[in-house]
Amino acid sequence: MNDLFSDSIDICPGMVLLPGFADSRHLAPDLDRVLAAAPLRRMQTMCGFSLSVQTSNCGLLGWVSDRRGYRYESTDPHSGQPWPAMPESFVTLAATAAARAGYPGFDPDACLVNHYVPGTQMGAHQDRDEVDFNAPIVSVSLGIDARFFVIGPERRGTSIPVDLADGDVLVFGGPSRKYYHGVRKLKQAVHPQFGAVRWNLTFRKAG
Ligand code: MD3
Ligand code: FE
Repeated sequence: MNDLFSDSIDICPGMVLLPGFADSRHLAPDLDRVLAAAPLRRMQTMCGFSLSVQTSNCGLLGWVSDRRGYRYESTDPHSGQPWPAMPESFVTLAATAAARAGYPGFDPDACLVNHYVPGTQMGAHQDRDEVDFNAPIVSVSLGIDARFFVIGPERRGTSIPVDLADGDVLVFGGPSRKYYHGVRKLKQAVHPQFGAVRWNLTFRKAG
């Protein structure tokens, strides 16, 4: 927890924002170690398009996407090796954030690393490749700001905007776990530590 941490904000049922809960300077060396073992790559959709966001994973399971579809795998398809272990600093952060948001006992087995540069975005989607929908999802934002949006159980409808800054943690449990959500196109910006980059760490109970 860093010095800026103030309190928790309820955004919608089950969805809690913990502004400044994460300390990016504490997490950055561990993120570097994960990416040295499992470098960023662009996942392919089933139609053969590349996603603009680059990704990697750590933990027992990693999210992969290719012509065969979306799923979790225990090995990195690039190396054939298991994904790098989830650093202790990541596990502790995810579990304490979940507990602070009202979800004690969160034990993630997957951490998806998303890498955004200005101009990239993530269209509205649901996260439904996981086995256990009772567990929350914990999302940690590092680097430049992004505007996240959440819609609801249907793809269509009005969205609620949430601006996410370095160190912000969002916890999605209860009904919000199945809500459609995405990230608006990132504006040009520079973060003192990470440069013109936004990182998002998404912790899940996938298997
Ligand atoms: C709401 N990532 O990786 S994190 C994703 O900033 C993803 O990289 C975005 O959506 C990012 O799937 C948003 C926030 C997030 C993650 C999972 C959710 C929001 C969610 C699952 C259910 C509802
Ligand atoms: Fe998502």
